[in-house]
Formats: sequence, structure tokens, C-alpha cells
Amino acid sequence: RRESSLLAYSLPKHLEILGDHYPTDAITNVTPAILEKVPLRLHAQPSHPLSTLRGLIESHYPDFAHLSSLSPLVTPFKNFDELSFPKDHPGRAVTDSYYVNKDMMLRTHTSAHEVEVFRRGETKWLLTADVYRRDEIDGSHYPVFHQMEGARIFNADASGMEEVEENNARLSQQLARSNIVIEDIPHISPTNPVQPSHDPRYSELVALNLKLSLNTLMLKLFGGVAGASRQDPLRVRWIEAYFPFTSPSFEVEVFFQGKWLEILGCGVAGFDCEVDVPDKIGWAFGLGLERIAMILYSIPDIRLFWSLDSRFISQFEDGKITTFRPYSKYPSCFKDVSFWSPQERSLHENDFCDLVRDVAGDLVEDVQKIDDFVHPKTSRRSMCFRINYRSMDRSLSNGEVNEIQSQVVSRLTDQLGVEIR
Ligand code: FA5
Ligand code: MG
Repeated sequence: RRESSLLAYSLPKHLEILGDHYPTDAITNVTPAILEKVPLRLHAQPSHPLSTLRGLIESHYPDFAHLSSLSPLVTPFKNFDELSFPKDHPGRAVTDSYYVNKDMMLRTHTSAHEVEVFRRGETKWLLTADVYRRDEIDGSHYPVFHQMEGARIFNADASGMEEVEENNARLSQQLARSNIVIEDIPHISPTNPVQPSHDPRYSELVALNLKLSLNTLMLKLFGGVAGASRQDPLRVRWIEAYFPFTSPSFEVEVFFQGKWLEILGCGVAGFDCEVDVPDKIGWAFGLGLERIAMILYSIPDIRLFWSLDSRFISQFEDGKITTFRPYSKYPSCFKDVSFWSPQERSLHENDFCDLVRDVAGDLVEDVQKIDDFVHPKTSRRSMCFRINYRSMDRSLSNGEVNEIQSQVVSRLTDQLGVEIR
């Protein structure tokens, strides 16, 4: 596989993705290593931890539509514009997102489908999918991960608000009987305002419904592992956030093993800018499945989700959360590479990481920038990266690592135009 991706870096005229052909162009930056993940759909593989976790969350929302088969290929319009992301939002950059060509990209979040699902007339729904972001390489970041979007809308009138209040009363009772400590913030504040088109009283009730719904979900997911004994309750905190398509907006963090962990983003949805349903009001959230699964299953490295090793997948049973038993860790091997960045344009760290990922696949465990300076006289930028190679399934030989490293070095020169030091 490594050999073929070495040859494939000269970009083909067309890419075949999920059976369709797409022309490439000047901004194409999807790599073979990424495209090979697209058909895998871990969230739909029976007994895979991500699939079991999806089922667990779906069971918290039994009367919602459960969607999980939308194509990851979306237009930048759908991923960004339709959700009111500004034209200069950093997420749009080719350094941060994967583009098939200028008109088609791999979704960066499940929110990319919000407008379409609302337009279909769904009022309560969950949507699970693989999402793609160019990022650093380490034990908790992977360029493909999984999100679950949830949304619910109500009629923006007395009858709709009656529905919200009934639901709020039921959820509050459930929480009152549970061992959970919630650090809350106001539903609406000057820095986290109600939308101009929303009745503030409706927005308050809907924000409360969102909070109750997610607090009870956190209790369902973490109540067993994070404590929830008298002395050690589950701690959840709400933080003000900003998303261009919701207001007020929040992030939820859960206290786990001494640290606050960000689980999701959410808010009161903006239907005026999103969809033509002015007489509705509701909420939406987007949560990261890997982060939750790593805690629930004690999975130490995000790459393990992609492992084909039977020692990984055979440990799990559909619908059951069990503690992962690590099998022996094979030795790792560091290699450093130092180079001068091309003079015309500075090299982005994500370009480096993608190239390494493309050559080494899952044999790369992490990449660290260990030096970065600009030469005072020539103004040239020098960078040094340390690549940590380790297989999760076997011992790598010295010769093999050296060969991968020399492929990295030659592609750095040929493809990214750097000068090795
Ligand atoms: C979003 O993606 C928004 N679409 C969420 C949202 C939905 C807001 C609906 C409002 C309404 P964010 O980029 O923060 O937001 O990601 C949401 C969650 O995905 C994070 O809280 C985290 O759990 C997970 N996540 C984000 N980046 C990564 C990553 N690199 N690796 C693993 N999980 C990640
Ligand atoms: Mg975030």
C-alpha cells in the first residue's frame, strides 16, 4: 500500500469515490490514505465500539429519526455557507479541510446536513457520520472521526411551548433523582444572545430543554464510569460557545479522571438563516463519538478504532460496553527530519502531517514539531519534525522504518519543494 501511494502522489485527472468520478483541480488535497477510509463506515459496523455507542445514544432518543447513511461528499456551500460561516472562516482553508476539488469536499462536521434534514420535514432526528479534518497527529487526533448530530424543533407558539414544558418537567424529575452535579450558566446573556427573530421566552424554554436533554444523556453515558456514587457524582459543566448557526450556543464538558473533557457543541438553532421555517424554534447538538468511546471502553489510542487486528475487534460484542484489554505495545522508533521551507510559500504543519500519514499510514503514532526558526539573514524558515513510528500489530524492523522515512524525505523534496538540511 505504501508503495502504491508513493506513485499515486502525482495527482490523477479523476478520483473515484464511493463509485462516482470527480475531476481533480488545483485545490485537490484528499490523499489516498484518507480516501481509503471513506467506505469503512465504522459507526455502522456491528460490534464496533463506535457503532455500539451510536446505538446507546439512539436509545436515549427512541422517538427520533435515526439517520446514518448520508454521503460524506458535500459542497462547501452545504458545509459552510448554508450555516452562515463567514467567507474568511479558517475552517474553509485547504490547510484545514479536505477538498476533492473546488466544488466538492469531505464534510468537516455533521452539521453540514442540518438544513437538508430540516427541509425534509424531520422534527426530531439524530444523524451519525464520519467527518474529516486536516489536523495534527497524536493519540487523540485522527483526520477522520465520527460525530452525531441531534436536533429537535417545536412550533414557536403556545402549543409548541406546552410540549417543551411537559418534556422539561419530566427530564428535571429524572435529574433530581440522580447523582449529578451540573455547573450551569444562564440560558441567554449579553454575550450569548437570543436571536432577533426568536421570542426570548421561547428561546429560554428551548435552551432549558436542550440542557436537560443533554444532562440526562451524559448521565446515561457516564453515570456508570465517572462515579455517580454519593461521594463521587458525575460532574458536567456548561460553557458559553459560539457557532455561526446557533445562538445562544454552548459547549458541554464532563469531568473525567481529573480533567474536563469537551464532549459536544450545541445551541438554539437559527432557522431564519438556515431554513424557511419561521414558525419553528428548536435546538441542535454535535458530539464527538471517539472521545466518548475512548473513555467508556478505556481505548488509549484513537488509531485503534481503525485496527483490523482481530485482537481489537474480537474483544467487543454488539450493544455491550466492555473495558478494552490492551495487547502488548510494540516498540516505537523516532526519526527526525529538518528542512528549509520552500521560499515562495511557507509549509503548513498539516501539509507535513498529511504527507507522513499518506506514506506511513497507521504506522505513524505521532508527529511533533521540535524546532521552527527563521534565519535572521536569509529570512528562510527552518523546521524540524520528530516522527514517532509504531505499529499496533507487530514489531517494525529498522530497515522498514528507514525505508518509510526515506520515502517521507523524498516526497518532501519532490512534492512540497523543501530543502532537506
Ligand atoms: C462542531 O463540529 C459543530 N458542528 C457542533 C454543533 C452542532 C454546534 C450543532 C451547534 C449545533 P466542534 O468542532 O467543536 O463543533 O466539534 C464538536 C465535537 O466533535 C467536539 O466537542 C468533540 O467532541 C468532537 N471533535 C472535534 N474535533 C475533534 C477531533 N479532532 N478528534 C475527535 N473529536 C473531535
Ligand atoms: Mg469545539
